[in-house]
Amino acid sequence: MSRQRITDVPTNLITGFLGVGKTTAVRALLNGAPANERWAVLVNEFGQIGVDAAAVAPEHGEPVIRELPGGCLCCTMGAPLQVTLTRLLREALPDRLLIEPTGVGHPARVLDTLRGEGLAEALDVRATVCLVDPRRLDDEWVTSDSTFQDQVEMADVLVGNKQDLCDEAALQRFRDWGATLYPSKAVVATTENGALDPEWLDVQAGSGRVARHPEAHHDHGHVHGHVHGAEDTGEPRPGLPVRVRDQGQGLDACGWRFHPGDVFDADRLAEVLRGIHPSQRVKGVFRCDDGWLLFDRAEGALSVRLCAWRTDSRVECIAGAGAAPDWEQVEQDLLAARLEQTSRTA
Ligand SMILES: Nc1nc2c(ncn2[C@@H]2O[C@H](COP(=O)(O)OP(=O)(O)OP(=O)(O)O)[C@@H](O)[C@H]2O)c(=O)[nH]1
Ligand SMILES: [Mg+2]
Repeated sequence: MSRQRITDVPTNLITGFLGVGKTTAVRALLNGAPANERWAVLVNEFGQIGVDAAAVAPEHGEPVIRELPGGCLCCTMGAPLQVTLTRLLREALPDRLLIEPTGVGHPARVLDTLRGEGLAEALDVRATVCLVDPRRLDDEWVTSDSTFQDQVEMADVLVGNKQDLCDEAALQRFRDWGATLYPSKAVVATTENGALDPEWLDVQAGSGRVARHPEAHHDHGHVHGHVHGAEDTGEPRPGLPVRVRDQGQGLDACGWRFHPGDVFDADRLAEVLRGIHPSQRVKGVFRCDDGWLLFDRAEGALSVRLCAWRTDSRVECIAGAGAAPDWEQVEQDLLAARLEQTSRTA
């Protein structure tokens, strides 16, 4: 049997800082994808417990979605990324490929891999789209971050997202800042809920974009550790989730996978997730009394919506290193939000 040669699949990287709206943008693109095209998505998360594959699934259509959890693409570079992508391309034979690296991912090295020998023929790398929250341009923690700087540097299309939360002054400052960048961006625009113009995807990738911090992440290996939970099988048991901690790049992340039989009280759970402090990011999918729900918290605001995920409840929290919550307490609070627990105490 001859294997179909895969060539020139239009490919885009959708980058941006933690919680800026990358998954929202990819989902919106998938929802608007031409009905006769098959799109594939690779999402990569900082932590081991992947949530974005559940979050990115669109309302209709059947894109092929793969996840590469556990560190950023740029750190798990080369082999794993190339192997995962090669397999994804063979299985999906996609008309387009979208890649969402983690919010702390360094895009230059990912682009190098996409353009490298193993994938150069298969992929036609087009515009890299970087989302920025205009309100955070005066947040030193964000702007001084080498990853943020290189996400901006490597972008062909620069989009200020969350404009509904910005005042006009912040939006104007974003546009002015975008216009001063060199080499200039093909597009500088603002939007909300990640609504990208599909035409931006086909903007030609600029060849003159060079990372300012190509060395970033070299010395920041992740420390992974299974804390507990059914060590024998690595699978969760009822009331005994698998907990995995990841540390690196100035972050401390903790994630849990629960047994499918653990069902949660949505209101109680929302309260627990809102109360996890200090933390940069909280997102999870849970089997609740009224269906499978996606909980997503960035900057304090918690959004909740139904999702198509039906596998297991899972959650990922990311905090700054040295400023993480008591993870054991978080686990106890999550377990206490299960249905039988809340009915027992009611
Ligand atoms: N108000 C508002 N909320 C938004 C907008 N875009 C995204 N969000 C919300 O911001 C949160 C984070 O969005 P995601 O799309 O998951 O962000 P992300 O960049 O993929 O996050 P990470 O993958 O964790 O880095 C979610 O609760 C979204 O609903 C927007 O334009 N306005
Ligand atoms: Mg995401």
